[in-house]
Amino acid sequence: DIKGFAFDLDGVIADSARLHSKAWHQTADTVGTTWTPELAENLKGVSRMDSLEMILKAGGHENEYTQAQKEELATAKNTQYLELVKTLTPDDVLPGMKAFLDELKANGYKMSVASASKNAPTILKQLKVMDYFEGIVDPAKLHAGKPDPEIFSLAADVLGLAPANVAGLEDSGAGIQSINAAGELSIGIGSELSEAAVRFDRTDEVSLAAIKAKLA
Ligand code: B16
Ligand code: MG
Repeated sequence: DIKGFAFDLDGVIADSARLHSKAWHQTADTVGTTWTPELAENLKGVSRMDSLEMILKAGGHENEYTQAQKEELATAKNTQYLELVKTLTPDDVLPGMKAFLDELKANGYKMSVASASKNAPTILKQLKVMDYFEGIVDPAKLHAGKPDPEIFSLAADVLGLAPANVAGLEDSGAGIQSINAAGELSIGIGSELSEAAVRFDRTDEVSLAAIKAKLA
């Protein structure tokens, strides 16, 4: 049975995707790639450098920049993103998630964070939800990002639990694949997450009772 929960951050706990999009949109303008909703969607859960590569490729600019220039572009994006992150408050926790964290804590479940974001600690502090978590997987130490199972396997290690006793929450397809490959129970939030064992349309639908009902 489930004894712990591993949370994705962007799209599950925080509405930070719109801030990533705002900052990446500027990068796209800089390199001459047309910004589209599809591009924005495809960047969810993808690491910073891989996101930049996708933006360059979308406009056919992948061979126009040296590695050093790419790093400059990624750093500029992150500087702008962190300016936007400063505006986050506890009100920016996605609907229902604070209540779900309280419910899990009250019922003795352990929680960890499995986010591709190197800024996760900053965001969790800004949202004032840091104290709920036993730990955060450091994405800088990963050999492979989502959909590789590594990040969600490490999120179970942080909890001191076997993967079979852990449920992972994700809003991206790559994240759901990572959870499934780690041997954990996948809970998808959003549409088009057909590989999720349990799926909700919105964050405010997630509760222990609702998860149990869907598994029954
Ligand atoms: P950073 P998640 C992901 O967070 C975002 O969805 C993705 O858009 C972002 O590029 C990635 O983190 C890396 O973020 O630039 O802050 O290190 O969904 O895995 O919580
Ligand atoms: Mg996400």
